[in-house]
Amino acid sequence: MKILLVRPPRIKQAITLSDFMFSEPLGLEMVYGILKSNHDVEIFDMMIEDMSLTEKIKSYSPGAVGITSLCIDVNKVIGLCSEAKTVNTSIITVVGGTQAYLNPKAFYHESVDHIFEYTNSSNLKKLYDFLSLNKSEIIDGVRSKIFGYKSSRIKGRNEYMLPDRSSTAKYRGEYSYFGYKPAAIMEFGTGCEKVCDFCLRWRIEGAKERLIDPDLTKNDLNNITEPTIMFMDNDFLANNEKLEAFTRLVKELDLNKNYIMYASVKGVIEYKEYLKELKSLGLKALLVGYETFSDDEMTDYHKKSTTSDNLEASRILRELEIDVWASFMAHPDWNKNDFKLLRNYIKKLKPQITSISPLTPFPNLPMYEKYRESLLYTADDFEKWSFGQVMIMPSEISLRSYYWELLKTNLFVNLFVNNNTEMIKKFGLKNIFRILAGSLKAVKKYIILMMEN
Ligand code: B12
Repeated sequence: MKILLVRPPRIKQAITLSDFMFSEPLGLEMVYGILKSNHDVEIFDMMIEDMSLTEKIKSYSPGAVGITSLCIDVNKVIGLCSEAKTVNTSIITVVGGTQAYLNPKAFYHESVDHIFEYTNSSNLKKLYDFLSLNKSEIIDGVRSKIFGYKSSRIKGRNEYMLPDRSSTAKYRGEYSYFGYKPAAIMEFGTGCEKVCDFCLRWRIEGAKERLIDPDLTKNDLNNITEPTIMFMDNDFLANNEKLEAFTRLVKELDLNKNYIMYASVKGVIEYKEYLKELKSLGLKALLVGYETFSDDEMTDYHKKSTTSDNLEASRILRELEIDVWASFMAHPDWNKNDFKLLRNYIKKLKPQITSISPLTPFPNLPMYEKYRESLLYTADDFEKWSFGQVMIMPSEISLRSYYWELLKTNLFVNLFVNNNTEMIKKFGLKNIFRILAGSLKAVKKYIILMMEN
């Protein structure tokens, strides 16, 4: 069977970080890796392509179209399924991805034939082989329209499979992480035991840290040709075993690459010695969630670190000359003075890059119930759940003032805290212009939102 795997285009009206962080569609590369032996498969990345899905279907003539999804993509994905059916009513439409896992019901629609609530090599092979043979049966992890989207009731999680990176060969020069372009993305260990209250990631991967099969990892590392690898692990500095395994493997394979990783503040403090070694092996930057200047909020978020731990971690990383790409969350109870306290706190932490997003109580989190009454949008206003837009009505200042404070703080960090000369030296003017253009887009969207409220 001919299968077209699609990543939907960016949602223009949503505030996204895609101009700074733009990685390959890893999930689709995994699906491709499994299906290629029995089918003719192609990936169509609409975040890059100019061609419409209709044109692509007319030239490739697939029997099935499989689309990946994130929270903000729901309407777009349903629209693409309808478009595929309009071109040819016999095309089978399949939806998978993070949003299909977190909220499969969002895709119950006449144009969607199958939804992969979770994906593994077995249910993938089964569904597509059945489609080729015109057979149907309820498959674990798959909700099919002909069975009223009923599930087999067997629970599961997405399996980390070997991605076929050659499937995105023609797009790979475009994938980047901040100033690092081209960059690949992979995972070394899944799950997170920190279970912070605002975070979706342990909900997706589970609250237990687990290393991915070392043979798969080795194989994958050998296939990556990009000079930079972004590790999407929730906390790369989770434990000794993981750090030992990684440093051993990098030496064994004699890799000579740049690494970017997510790390917890606790991990930075506890594994300072390993950080020295990681730095010597190629670690360039850590994405660290400092979150807030307030210890009460840290406790409220069930964060396992304090605001003084943040300061200690920042000292360690400065000493080791490892860049910090810090993230913060604006609490709905902040007033003007709180935003000022945040700006002063960021000045002390001196991260190389800073992002501030409004606290987003995603529907699958306990926080959703806590803030339900003060939500500005409903759970199915999908395009709003971008983690960039204010979702909870501010309690202390007007929404317009809140957006103004967010804008002011973002401009302040970009212009006065981030060391732009150092960044130009590191990444070159072209990359800095790309990042600045992305920031301006976000600023423009904040100005529009401010005027609207
Ligand atoms: C890499 C990444 C990105 C990449 C690209 C991801 C992509 N899929 O295209 C980039 C940088 C572009 C990105 C952007 C955004 N992201 Co992001 N991202 C991630 C990250 C770090 C890893 C995702 C990943 O690759 N996972 C590994 C792959 C293998 O998993 P997977 O895609 O689910 O695939 C599996 C199955 O779902 C299945 N599958 C996937 N697709 C399909 C399709 C078919 C047909 C089938 C059968 C199966 C299938 O196959 C895989 C088997 O294991 C996650 C955090 C995390 N750990 O999950 C956040 C995350 C997914 N992102 C998130 C968000 C919010 C965003 C943004 C909205 C942020 C923003 N404001 O800019 C944007 C939206 C982009 C847009 N549409 O414009 C949220 C998602 C929340 C949600 N409910 O969907 C997450 C969970 C982070 C968070 N805040 O908690 N992101």
